[in-house]
Formats: sequence, structure tokens, C-alpha cells
Amino acid sequence: MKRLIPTLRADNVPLELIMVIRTILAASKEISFRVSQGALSGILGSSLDENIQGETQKKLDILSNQLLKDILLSSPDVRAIASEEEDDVVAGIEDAPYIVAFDPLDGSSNIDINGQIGTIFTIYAARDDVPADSPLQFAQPGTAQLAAGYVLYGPSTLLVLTTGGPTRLYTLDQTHGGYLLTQDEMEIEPDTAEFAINMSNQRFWNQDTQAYINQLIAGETGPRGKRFNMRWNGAMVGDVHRVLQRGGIFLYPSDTKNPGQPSKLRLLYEANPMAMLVENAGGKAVTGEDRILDIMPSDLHQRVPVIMGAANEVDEFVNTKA
Ligand code: P6P
Repeated sequence: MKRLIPTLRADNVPLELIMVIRTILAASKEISFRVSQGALSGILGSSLDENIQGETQKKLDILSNQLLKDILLSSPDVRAIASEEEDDVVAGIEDAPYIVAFDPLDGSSNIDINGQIGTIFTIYAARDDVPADSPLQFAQPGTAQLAAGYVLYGPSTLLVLTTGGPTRLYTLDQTHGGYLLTQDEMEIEPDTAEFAINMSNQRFWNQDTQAYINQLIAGETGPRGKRFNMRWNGAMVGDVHRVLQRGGIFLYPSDTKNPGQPSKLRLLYEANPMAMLVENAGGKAVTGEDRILDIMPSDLHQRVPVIMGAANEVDEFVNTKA
């Protein structure tokens, strides 16, 4: 099986960008080990702190964030980083070519139940027209991403990565410590009979979303004329991985659950990297009205509605009106 670096070189990925990806993956191997140790590594449970999102930070959230922050900020190729766990952008090496944003541990509410969790990351070219630590470094549309990926800490540790070409799957070889190519091109079938949404939010959705989901649960006697299945992991990284592996549609649509908050998922380090991975696997990724990758960010921790996966099913969502 091919190792990661030769496949990136074959894709003509610049060496400095390969080094940034390798740096992220070095931290992922430490996180993978700590996760696999569970209670034995003393990292289960919650800290006493909250992050900017107002979420209680898990010990492993803090550890994962610190690992990624330390290793990236010492890389000669990283000018700045942004993280779900950091209020502001943190400057790295002056004039370095790249900036990195990440969710260090997506789905951390699954840590204590041994559920799926993961690290989501995205890499852009650094901007020379604003200071290194300016949030405007990340005021770039998702189409400007140079690389996007996630590491899924599950029964095996998986890397799903795109550098502009196909979305590729790698598996961490725990014996030798390398990520080996195990699926050359992931592809999402345009049609599906499986959806992922948190149904407990139903009363908070708009009428169009309610109409669309009602059609799915109406099954073979409903307007869609077929039976649908539902899954919900509570971790975007796990739900989107299932969509990439066996098809489906993932939805975290706009809702009125939290006043002033249109929806839950963050554009920079959740929606955009996942949208790039899904589109490069033949799927679609929208907010409802807009293509996610076309959005010009207005705030570092901006939240957007997310509907992504099987292209024809995303079209069905967009076209369904109450
Ligand atoms: P809910 C995890 O906290 C997360 O940000 C995503 O990974 C996941 O899809 C979503 O929130 C789950 O949200 O409201 O179902 O707990």
C-alpha cells in the first residue's frame, strides 16, 4: 500500500504544504493514542472551563487543541492558526506561506461514551495584506482552501484528505505509525435512502425543512415512494464519514433553537473543509440558498446551516417547499 507522502508528491502538492499536513498528522497520532487509552490516560471527563462557543471543554479537547497549536506554531511553514477552542487567531512564524484552522476534537461529547470523535482541519495560503494574527487572514471563501481533511478516531484511525483533487482515504498503520492509502478516490452516489439529522430539533426548523423531512419519514407510501433510514452520530466527522463511505445526506439546517444563532455548525473549521471533501467526492454542500464553498466569511466563528452529501438528494432538499 502507498504511503501518504508519495501520493501527495504524485499529486504535485508543494513540499511546504506536505510538511504542514505531516505536522497536523504528527499531532493526530498522539491524539489517537490518548483516545485509545481512554480512562487509562486520565483524559476523560470535563474541565471546569468553557470555550468561546459556550461549550464545556473536555480535558481531551484542551489537550488536542494544545498539541495542534504547539506543533503548528513551531512549523516554519505556518503563519497563523485558528481553532474552535481559541477566541482569536494565533500568529506563528512571520512570512510563512500557510495558515491552518482546525476543530481539534469534533464531537467531544462522544469522548466519555467511547463514541466517534475526530480532528477537522483546513489549510489556506497566508494573506500578505493583513497582519499575521488578524482574523482577516481567514476571510477567504472555502474555494480558496488548498487542503482539507479530518482524522477519525474510531475502531481504526482514518485520514480523509483532499488537496484539490480526489478525496482520498488513508488508514493509520499503528505498528509502523504511517498513514497508508486504502481508498484512492471516495465517491458519493448521487441518490440515497439514508439521512442524518437531529430529529429532536424538528419544532425549531422552518416549514420547508419540516416538509422535506416529513417526506423522507413518509416512506414508500409518501411522495418520495421509497423507505429511508436515519442515523445520527452526534459528531459531524462520523456522520460525514458515513456519507463519504456509503452515501447519504447530512443535515444541520437553520433553526430557531438559540436566539441570534442561525444554526450550530461553524463555517471555517467544520462546514468548509467537509464541503470540499464532499464536493471532491462528487457530492454537493449547501446552506439551503448558497453553496457553502462560495460564502465570504464575515466572522472567525461564524455559524452556517449545513446540508451536504448525495447530489440529487441535496437538490431534493433545496427544491422542497412547504
Ligand atoms: P447536536 C458536535 O458538537 C457538533 O459540533 C457536530 O460535530 C455535530 O454534528 C453536532 O454538533 C451535533 O449537535 O445538537 O445533535 O448535539
